[in-house]
Parts: sequence; C-alpha cells; structure tokens
Amino acid sequence: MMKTKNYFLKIASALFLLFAINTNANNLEITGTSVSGNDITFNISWDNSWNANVAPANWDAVWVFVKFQDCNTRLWAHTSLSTAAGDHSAASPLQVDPVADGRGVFIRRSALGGGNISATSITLKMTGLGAGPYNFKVFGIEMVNVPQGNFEIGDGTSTSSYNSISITAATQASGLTSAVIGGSSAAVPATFPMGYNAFYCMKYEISQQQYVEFLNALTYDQQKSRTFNDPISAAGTYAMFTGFNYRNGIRILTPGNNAAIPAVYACDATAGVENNSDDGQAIANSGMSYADLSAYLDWAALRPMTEMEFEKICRGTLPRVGGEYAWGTTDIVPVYNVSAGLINDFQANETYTPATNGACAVAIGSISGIYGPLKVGVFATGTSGRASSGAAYYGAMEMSGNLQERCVTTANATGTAFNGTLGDGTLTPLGDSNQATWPSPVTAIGISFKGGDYISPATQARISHRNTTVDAARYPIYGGRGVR
Ligand SMILES: [Ca+2]
Ligand SMILES: [Ca+2]
Ligand SMILES: [Ca+2]
Repeated sequence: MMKTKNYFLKIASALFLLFAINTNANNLEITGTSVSGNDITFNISWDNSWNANVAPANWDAVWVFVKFQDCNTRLWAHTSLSTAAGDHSAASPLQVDPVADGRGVFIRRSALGGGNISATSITLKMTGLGAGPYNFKVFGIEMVNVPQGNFEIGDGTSTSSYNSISITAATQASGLTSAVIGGSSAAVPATFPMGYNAFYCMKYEISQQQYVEFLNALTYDQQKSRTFNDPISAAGTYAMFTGFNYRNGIRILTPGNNAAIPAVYACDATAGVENNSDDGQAIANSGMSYADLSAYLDWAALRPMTEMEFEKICRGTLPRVGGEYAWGTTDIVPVYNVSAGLINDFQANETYTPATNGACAVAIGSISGIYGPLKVGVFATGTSGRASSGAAYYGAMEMSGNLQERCVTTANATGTAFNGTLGDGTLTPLGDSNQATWPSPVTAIGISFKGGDYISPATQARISHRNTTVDAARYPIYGGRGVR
C-alpha cells in the first residue's frame, strides 16, 4: 500500500524511526526507589521512546502510579500525587505531566526526539499520606498519546461495521443517532468517549508480568476473585488455568494463608525456577474475564476503551481502507507460537523472522500443537515498518490479533451510558472494579470484543469488524488493555 510506504519514508526522513521499535518490547524498568518525607525518587528507563512532530505527530509516555503498603496491616493502597507540575521533577530528557485526579503521572520526552531512555531520575510529590511506616512500590505502564482530532469510523466492508462517517468535534459535542451510526448501534450521547478528544492508550496488551504485579498487591480475597485456582493452592499451582495452558505461566510462588496472608505469584512459563529470562513475562496475559480486566484497569487508575476509540487508535487520521487491519493495509499472514519463524520462545526477545507485512497472531484454516498468545510487540524489530511490526497508527501494538480486546460497546444503552470515568486505584474487598458508568463486572453487558485473537478467523482482526457478543467469563483468547 503506497500510502503506508510513503508514510514511513516521511517518518524516516525526519529521523524518527518511530516504528523501528525494538527487540525488547516492554523493556521498561523502574529502579532505586527511595522516599524522603513526601518525596519519592526513582530511576526510569525504557526503549524506543519518541516525541514526533511528523505524522502521527504524537509521543509515547509511561503512566506511573504509586502504591503504599501499611507495614502493620500489610494492605496496599493507592497513593495520591500532587496535581501541580512544579511539585515534581525529572532529569533531562524527561518531563512529568500531572493529572487532575492525582492518581498518577505521565512521564515523557520533554522535547522532540527518539531513541532509548537510559536510567533517568524522577522525583514525585505524594500527598495525603498519614503516619507510617509504609512500604512503597512504583508501577509503570507504557502508553501512546492519541491526539485530539477528527477520524473516520466504519470501512464499508467488515462485519457489523459502522456506517462510513467521521467523528468530529461537532459529533462529540452533539451525540449521534442510531441511524447515523449504523451497524445496529444504539444512539451515542455526547458524554460517551467517541475518540475525538485526546487520550492515552496502553502500547501493549496486559502482560503476564503486569498481571503478576497486580495480583501481588491484592488481598487474599481479592486474589481469589482474580485467579482461576485459589491462592491457598500449593506452590507451583498455575494461577489462570488448570495447568500450563495457552502459554500462561503465572504460578503461585508462595501459597496464601486463607483470608489472612495473600499469595505471592511469579512467572514460570518454563517450569522449574521462577522469574528466569524465559518465563513468559512479556507474553500477553490470556484467560481474563471482563471482571479481571476491569479490576486491573480500576487498580491501575485507567479505564476501558470504547469501540470508537479502538478505531481511532488503529486508523488515526488516515482515510478508511476496506477490510484493513490495525497497520492500515489488508496484508495478513497468520503466525502461531508453533510457526517455524517464531523464535526465542517465552523470552523478552521472542520474535518472528523474517519480518513480514501483515504477520499477525490470527487463524486462517486450522492449526495443531500447543497454541496461545505471543509476546507483546512480538513483530517489532530494529528494521520493521508499520505493516511488518503490526503497529496501529499511533504506535499501539497487537490491536489486531493476539488476544481479544474488550471495549465499551455502542450496541446497547448500558454501553453508551459509559462516560469515561477513570479508575481510582481502589477495588472492592472482593477485588472487583466499582467505577460509575463502567459496565458491570458481573454481567459484562455493555462490553464487546474488538481485534480478533490467535485462534479466531483473521477477518475478526479488521479495524472495523464489530463483535457484540456478551461474555463475562474467562476464556483463553480474552485479554485486553486500558486507556486514560
Ligand atoms: Ca522458569
Ligand atoms: Ca489484541
Ligand atoms: Ca475503584
């Protein structure tokens, strides 16, 4: 597709190798945390960061939030951070962007540029802390900025596609009728996030390591809700499935003690010793119910994305292409973990060779052997372009394929009542999300699926394909990510 090729020549000529991302997707590290009074200081590093003024004219960032643990009760809680930019500091080349609800901060490049961020010192101002003593932990999630602007929904081809219309400031301000939207959609009010306004999207699907870090900050009762096997199970018990299934290697490292002491979880995809370099830390976390996903997002102070935002993240400002995938073309080449070119299984550099336009974890025909999702960012290499890395317009990975993304749907009034309320970092005692207007974690009514997965037909991975099936349960092809 000439349009895509030109697009990358343009980026390359501006010396921003935006999608030449990485043999080590997710190489985010936060180290050396120390606390002095209300100041928390740490070093942050990650690879292949950018801040570009050529298309897609956006930047990546890390959503950083802090949890504190009462040393007496052992309970973790969410830390408030100052909403004043002047209260935080970052060494060059980074800056700290506070947010209005104080649930975290975005850390990003302060000037135009691209490349790896080596360990850079950050100090954040915490607010509202009572008397300690406390332990602190800093969490980071890589995000991509999605700027405010018009974009197109619907592609005229895909199943249940919206009508071919544009989302603009006017449509966001006035809402849209069911007839205008098409695709068996309900009317969408102005309060529903249509994707016109700027937001951030997680660069990757939630990984097994991220889910482990989440589980390890929950109570026993919360862990019990968020895993398949009870946290009191023996050391070595797999957490998400009956055994080592679908490439999910999350295991119990130390069993919990019923109701009192939570379990400790770890990655161990190559069974034996936990947390080795081949233990699947960066494999997408499969088997999540909507309750699991929404709990993760509430805990991380993010929120679910909407179906319309999904199309914005993928298509960006480019014109629709009938049947296009997240990388903007109709190229599609199914890749499985049993494919010959899939190498470095379960390692941080799991990848597919040679770089192939449209390589994607989807199904065409039947496969046999062990199967499951691939590493997040698996197709991005030092030389890949947008169509060979699988990057969506703004740099989010695996929006097509790998695991299904759960989105707030416009198919019914429960979905369209969603108003973009953000997670607040706190769950119910039983570990469920509890944010106003979020679809219920019990029923999942108001949630649908986007983007296909490693075992479903490739057509489901199209940007405009809509699957409004309601399923609250866990399933091996269900994953997800959040936005803010
Ligand atoms: Ca191991
Ligand atoms: Ca996906
Ligand atoms: Ca909450």
